[in-house]
Amino acid sequence: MRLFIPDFAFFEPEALQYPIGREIEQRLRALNVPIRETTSHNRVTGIPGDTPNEKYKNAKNTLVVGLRKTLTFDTSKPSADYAIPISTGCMGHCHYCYLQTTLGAKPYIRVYVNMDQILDAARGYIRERAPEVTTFEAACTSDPVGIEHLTGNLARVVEFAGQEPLARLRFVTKYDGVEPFLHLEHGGHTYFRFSVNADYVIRHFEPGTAPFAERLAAASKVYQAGYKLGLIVAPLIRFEGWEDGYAQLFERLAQHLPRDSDLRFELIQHRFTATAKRIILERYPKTKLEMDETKRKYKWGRYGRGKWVYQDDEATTLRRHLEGLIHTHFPLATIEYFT
Ligand code: 0TT
Ligand code: SF4
Repeated sequence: MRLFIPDFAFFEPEALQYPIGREIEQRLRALNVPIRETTSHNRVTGIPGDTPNEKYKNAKNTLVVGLRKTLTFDTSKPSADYAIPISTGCMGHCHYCYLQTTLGAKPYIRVYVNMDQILDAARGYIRERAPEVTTFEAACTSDPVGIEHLTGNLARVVEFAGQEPLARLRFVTKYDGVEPFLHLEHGGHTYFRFSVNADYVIRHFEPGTAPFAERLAAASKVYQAGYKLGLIVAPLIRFEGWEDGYAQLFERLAQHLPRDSDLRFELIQHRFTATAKRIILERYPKTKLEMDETKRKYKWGRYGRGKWVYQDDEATTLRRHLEGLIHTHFPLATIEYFT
């Protein structure tokens, strides 16, 4: 396991008035991370780099510690009712990652110290929906497991959800630092998911994340700790030899996870927007990621912003192949959605 250590950190001065802020500061000092002040986590200046790409790389290794001001939560379909904001940004370099477009000019990693306020807001949403259960997604805009050793914030949400009869928590990760979660009182309310993929996809498109074998070892540990376990297979990509590639993925999964486990799967086909394509080609100019509009179908989205997905026949064969593999290797598993 290799835990992430940022190259630089910035603190909003107010963050140090919070115990969580001071804890994070102590951890960073112990790791010899240089610390500076910033007036606002939404306007960090002074990240080094001579070119935009260098600045981008450095920003991904920069931790910014501040207060979350917006306490209204975004919705998070299809994975959950609401996105719970505990962090924004990620140190990974997945070529296809949507954070490249959604975070715009702010790719640095923001973490928030006013967890009491964030959890109070969550309580408000739970109350509004009662007696229905409310599900929160903690991985909409970051990989919260990958930075947990610096903040401890995701554990706080796990314990919160464990105590709230009507709360459920979900998140997904490509990292393996799961030790902080193994002894928490999660009450069976947290659904711990790992993102997995064919070896080809991990090797070519997921630099800076944990290797497959380590994700899988981490998945076994959290399953043994009584968490509900899920696997997100995303993005599904029709690379040369994809049928075999995904078949091998499932053989490896089956070697490590019990056949009768009540796993849940989410399947997400690769998609890209016009903006994403432009940014990806700037940042990862040698990428082998196929983004050929003539081979794709345009799917209209909210606010007229559409994306390119696979054409219907290709999406269907992709979906059927994955469904077949899931049923063969994990007969008791459920598939939540294919999108
Ligand atoms: O391009 C990636 C696609 O993956 C997006 O269409 C969302 C989707 N996704 C991501 C998903 O289907 N299931 C997940 O669990 C996600 C990891 C979490 C997620 C993120 C989600 O379920 N729904 C979302 O809307 N998001 C994102 O949150 C997209 C948007 O940028 C942000 C704010 O709503
Ligand atoms: Fe994006 Fe997830 Fe990769 Fe981080 S690990 S870069 S959040 S896809």
